[in-house]
Amino acid sequence: MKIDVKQSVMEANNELAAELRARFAERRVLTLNMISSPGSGKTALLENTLLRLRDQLNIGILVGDVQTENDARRLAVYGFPVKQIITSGTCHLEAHMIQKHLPFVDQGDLDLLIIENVGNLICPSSYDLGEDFKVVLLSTTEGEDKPLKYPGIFRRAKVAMITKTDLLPHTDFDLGLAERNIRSIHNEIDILTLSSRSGEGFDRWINWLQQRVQEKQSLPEAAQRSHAEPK
Ligand SMILES: Nc1nc2c(ncn2[C@@H]2O[C@H](COP(=O)(O)OP(=O)(O)OP(=O)(O)O)[C@@H](O)[C@H]2O)c(=O)[nH]1
Ligand SMILES: [Mg+2]
Repeated sequence: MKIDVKQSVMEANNELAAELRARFAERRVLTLNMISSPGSGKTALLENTLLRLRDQLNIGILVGDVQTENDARRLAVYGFPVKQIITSGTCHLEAHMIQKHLPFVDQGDLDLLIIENVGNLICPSSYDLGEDFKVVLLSTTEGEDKPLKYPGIFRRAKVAMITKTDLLPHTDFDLGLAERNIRSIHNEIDILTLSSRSGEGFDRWINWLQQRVQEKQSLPEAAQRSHAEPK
C-alpha cells in the first residue's frame, strides 16, 4: 500500500514537471536545479555567478530551504528577482512548489532560471522540477567517496561542480580520486572545479552556462519538450 501512495506522488510530480518543462521551453528559459548537501557552497556559487552575469543575462532565482529567508536575502543584492521557498520540514522541492511561482518566472523575460534546492544529497534528486539540467555540488571538505555513497544525484546530473578548491591545501581531499569516483557513476558528466572564495574556475563555469543558454535559445521548441529526465 505504501508503495502505491509513493508511486502516485511521484507520478503526479512527474506530470506537473512535464508541464513546467513545456512552459519553460515555450519561454526559452534555461532552468537549472542545483543540488548538494547542506553547506557545499550553492548560494556562494550563485552569489559569484550573479555578480559575473549581471550585465549579460536576465536571471531569476528560486531558493528552497526548510526554514529562513537567509539565502534569498544574500542573493537579492545582485538586482535579479529572487524568491525564497520555505518548505517547513520537507527535505526537497517538488514541482507544485515551483508551479506556484510561475507568475514570478513569467514576469521577467528570463534567459535563465536557477533553482537552489534544499541542502540534501538524497531526497531532491528524485523530484523532477521541469529543469533542463540538474547540477550537483561536492565540496572539498565532504570526502571523495560521496559520489559512491549517493550515486543517484551524480547519475542524474549534467554537471558536477567540485567546490571550495581554495581549501585543498588544508584537507586530504584527493581531487583525482573524486573525479574518478564521479565518472564511475556517470562517465559522460561534465566536471568543473571552482572556488567561490578565490574565483578560481569561474571563467569555465560562466562559459559553460552561457553556452547552455545559447543552445536553449536556438533549439526548436519541440526538441526541448522532448528532453527526457534521466532516471
Ligand atoms: N573556503 C571556502 N568557503 C566557501 C566556499 N563556498 C562557500 N563557502 C562557505 O561555506 C559555507 C556554506 O556556504 P553556502 O553557500 O551557504 O552553502 P549552501 O550549499 O548554499 O548551504 P545550504 O543552502 O544551507 O544548503 C559558508 O560559510 C560559505 O562562506 C569556497 O569556495 N571556499
Ligand atoms: Mg544555500
